[in-house]
Formats: sequence, C-alpha cells, structure tokens
Amino acid sequence: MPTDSKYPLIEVPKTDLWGFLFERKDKAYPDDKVIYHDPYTKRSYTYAQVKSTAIDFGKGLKALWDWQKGDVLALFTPNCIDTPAITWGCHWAGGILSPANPGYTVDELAFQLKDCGAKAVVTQLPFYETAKKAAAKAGVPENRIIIIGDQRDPEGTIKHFTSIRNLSGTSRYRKARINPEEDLAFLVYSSGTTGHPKGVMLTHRNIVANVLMLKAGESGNLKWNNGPNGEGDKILAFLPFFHIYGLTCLIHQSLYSGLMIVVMPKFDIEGFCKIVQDCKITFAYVVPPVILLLSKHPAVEKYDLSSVRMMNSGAAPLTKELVEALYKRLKIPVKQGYGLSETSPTTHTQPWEDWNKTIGSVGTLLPNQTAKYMSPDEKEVPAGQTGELWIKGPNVFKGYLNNPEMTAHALTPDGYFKTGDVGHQDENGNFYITDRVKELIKYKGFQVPPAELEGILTGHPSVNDVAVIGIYNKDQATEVPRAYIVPTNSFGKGEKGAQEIIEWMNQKVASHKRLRGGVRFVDEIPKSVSGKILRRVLKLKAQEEEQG
Ligand code: 4UW
Repeated sequence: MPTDSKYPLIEVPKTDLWGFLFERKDKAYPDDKVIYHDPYTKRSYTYAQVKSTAIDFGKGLKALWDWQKGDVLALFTPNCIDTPAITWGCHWAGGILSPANPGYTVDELAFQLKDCGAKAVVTQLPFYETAKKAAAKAGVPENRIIIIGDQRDPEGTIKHFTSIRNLSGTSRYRKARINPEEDLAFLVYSSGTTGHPKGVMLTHRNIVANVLMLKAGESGNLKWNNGPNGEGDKILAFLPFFHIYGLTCLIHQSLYSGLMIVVMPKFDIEGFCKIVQDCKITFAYVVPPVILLLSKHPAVEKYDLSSVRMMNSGAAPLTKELVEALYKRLKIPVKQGYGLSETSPTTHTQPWEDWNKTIGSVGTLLPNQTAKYMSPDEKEVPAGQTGELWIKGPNVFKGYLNNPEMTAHALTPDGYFKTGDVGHQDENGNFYITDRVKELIKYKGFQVPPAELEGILTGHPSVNDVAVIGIYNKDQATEVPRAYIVPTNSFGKGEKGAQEIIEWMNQKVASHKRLRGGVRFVDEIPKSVSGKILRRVLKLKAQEEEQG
C-alpha cells in the first residue's frame, strides 16, 4: 500500500506565484520588513521594495523586448539580493525563469540558453564575458544581456537592471494572466535518472504547493519567528539560488513567511562564521560538506555561533557521525530534508523535535505527498523493504522540456515520479535513502551527470571508451567524479596520462564537474549485452582499490 503523509491535506489555491506572494490577504508581517539583506554592501530589500522593483522590472521587460507569456529569462549569477525581484518581475511579465550555475563554461551555459530558448540573460559584471560568448553561441542578441548587483559597467554600455525599471510609457503595461496549473514558472536543469541535463518544467502551482507544504510541515515544526526588523529568525543564504533547494527554501519561503535572509554570494568557512556571529543568524540550510567543515575546521573556534538554533541538511547523504560531531562541538542540532528538482523540491523533512531520535533519516512525508517503494520490475515492495522511491503530489513537475521520451520514463500515467533513489521506511513513517539506481553523481550537492562527462571525454583524441562514476570521499563528505578510461594504444598511461586528461577536462567543465576522483586506465568498460555501462561493477572495483 502506498504511504500517505501524516499531515492533514492542505488546499493549494489556484493562484500564480505573483498572486500567492503579493496579493494575499493573510500576510502576517508588515510591508517594511527587511527580507533580503546583503551583509557586505549593507543593501536590503523590504517586502514592499521587492514588490515595486519586480513590477518595474516586469514593465521594463515588456517595454524593451515586448515580453510575452512563456518567454524565458535566463539567470546567470551567484546569489545576489536583486535576484528575487528579477525572478518575480519576470513572472509579472508572464515569463519563465531559467537559472544557470555561474560556474558554467561558455559551452555549458550556451547549451542551457539554447535548450530553454532564452530571450534574454541576466548576469553580474564579472560573469558578463562568459554570458556574452554563450549568448552569441546560442543566438541571443548581445544587447539582451542585463546586469544586476553593485558593480556597473564603467562605460555605461551594458544595461543595468535599474536603468530599465523606469522606462517612459511603462504605465500602460498590465500583469500577465497566468494559468497556475499549466504555465511554467521555472525551468531548472537536472539530468534526472540518466543522460544530459534536461529542463525540468515547474509550474506556478508546483512552487505554490511546495511553499505551503513547507509551511505546514517544516516551518510548523520549526515555529518560525517572523518578528520585526532586527528580531525574528534570520536565515543564512549561501546555498545557490540557481539550484531548486535555494530557489524554494530560501527565496520563496522567506518572503512567504516573512523571514530575513542574509545573502552570501559564495561560501567560505570564515565568512560563514563571521556572518553568523555578526548578524546573529538563527538558522541555515546547508549541505553535508559544510557540516564537516563546521565540525572540524580550526577557524570555527574564533567565532560565537550560539545564535544558531538549528540547521537543515540536504541534497546529498548525511552520515550519523557528522551529525553527532557537529552537535558535540557546537551544540547545533541538524535535521535532514530530502527532495529533487523534479519535486519543487522538498518531499520529506525530519520534524525538528526528532532530529536526534531518527538520525540518518531524511524525515517524514510533507503534506499532500504519497510515496511507495518499487522493485526493479516495478512491483510495489512490502512495507519496510528496500526499493526505489516513487512520489506523487502537487509539487511533482510537469515533465522535461521538449523530451517526451524521458518524461514518460520518469512519470507514470497515474502521477507518480520515479526518483531514482533507493531506500526504505520504518514503522513510524521515517524514510531512509540508502542508494541510487540512477547514474547521478552529487559533488557537494551539485549535480554531475556522468553521461555529460563521458560525452566530453570521448572527444579526447586518446580516449577509446570511458565511464564516469562517483566515489565517496570521506575527508570532504562528498562524492567526487572518477573516469575509467580505455586509452588508445599510443597513449601514455600512468600518472602522467591521468594528469593530462584531468587538466584537459578542467578547461572544459565547471569546477564542480572536475575529475576530483582521478582517472583510472582499464582494458575495457564493463557493459551489459545491450551496451549499457555496468556502473556497479566499476563501483565494486573502486571499493576493492580503496580496501587495498
Ligand atoms: N539524502 C540523500 C538527502 C538528499 C539526497 C537530495 O539537485 P537535485 O535535483 O535536488 C536537490 C534537492 C535538495 C533538497 C531539497 C529539499 C530539501 O528540503 C532539502 O533539504 C534539506 C534538500 O539536491 O538532486 C536530487 C538528488 O539529490 C539527492 C538524491 O539522490 C536526489 O535524487 N538527495 N537530498 N537528504 N540524498
């Protein structure tokens, strides 16, 4: 029998994100509450400022480029306090936002711009050159790049978003009419269970549902305090806004619940500790490698982190040892959450009070979620046994963009999404993720699609065949990608050859996709009769090597 959430069903209103966030009657905090704060520049946005800036930006998009419903705006920037206003300004004009990792190379960004059909790109000055080259490759005109943030082009030739806010004649524009169940709010990129990154089509309803699910589940447990400026919960936001975890849990949840977000563009452990201390941060969404640093790094000793009442870890497996090590050192409890780009994202979270009773569990089902575990031949496994997790609910995506084949592979006709994650649940409804049937590698929570790396590596003149797998690196609390390569006869194997391939790859991929797990030369890649790479065989090989 499928398992239903233990929370009461919540009603998901038929509204788009704009109506949900900016036309609601039940907002329980004042319009002048600061929601987004930049501790470096001291710039802030109150709720009212986000709203008015978003409207101005949306009008500017219409005035400049005749923005239409369904037009895609790509976002290529590290975390920036202008991002929320840009996001909802795009929605105001009827657009879809497609955020990309600012670490992408020109080719990686060009792929996404082309795939999502971007009409314009928003970036920051240090990323402009990459954005320009990628835009040229993808056919996006150069004059459709806008910059946000504090740095401006000294020549004044590149449009800054503030300059398109007050274009003359914008008063005649009206907000776009959205069908929340059909119209897309976001196109985030995920490789799903196999292959290259694909556009995950998330509707307005998907995100509205997930924010309400978080409110009833996670936030209810945490008893968020949305008190006045300077009081109330303050959440440190270094997790990227371009990834679904940051997009929903940070940008959307904070505005909906009236919580202050302190925005960090890039993580470093000293910066993290200093901001926690100076801003009296009470909560942080993190990934396992950050917990490792907090429980081991010597710099942590110099700071007072006692304002933090809890952290939430997700995006990759978290070990019991790490949870215990952090608590021992800092007395900060960590709970886990779980989810995927395709589920908007959060499906499970550990109730706050259970953090130390169910360490290792990703938690219980959030409201409106139904789950079951399936065998490889797609039969439901009995309660408590291990299987692939399938999920159903209003937060499940609409499909992969322009990819009916992969959509049909991922979604069942009765609405279940096949997560590709393997696990089980205990008799109290606590879920555990123990393995993956999908190919995906996660480096510090970032997706690394093996098929993409294999595709690039086969372009190396000395590579005859290749397979990439993830190796768990305990010292960094993350998986790292490793390539198994069948070289051409003439290629010098050994350390020098491996180094040559690693350096060649470093030029071609974003930092999180580098071959940090090294290169191994083999005589052949193990494959099934149908030619599918047998990654399990390589994983066993890696384990044997590890054990000496
Ligand atoms: N334990 C083990 C976990 C876990 C995990 C995710 O890049 P995506 O598509 O999406 C994410 C989303 C992370 C996330 C969502 C909601 C939430 O509350 C939270 O909280 C803490 C985190 O990373 O990758 C999805 C894949 O990431 C793995 C799993 O393999 C999943 O399919 N994953 N969370 N707690 N593995």
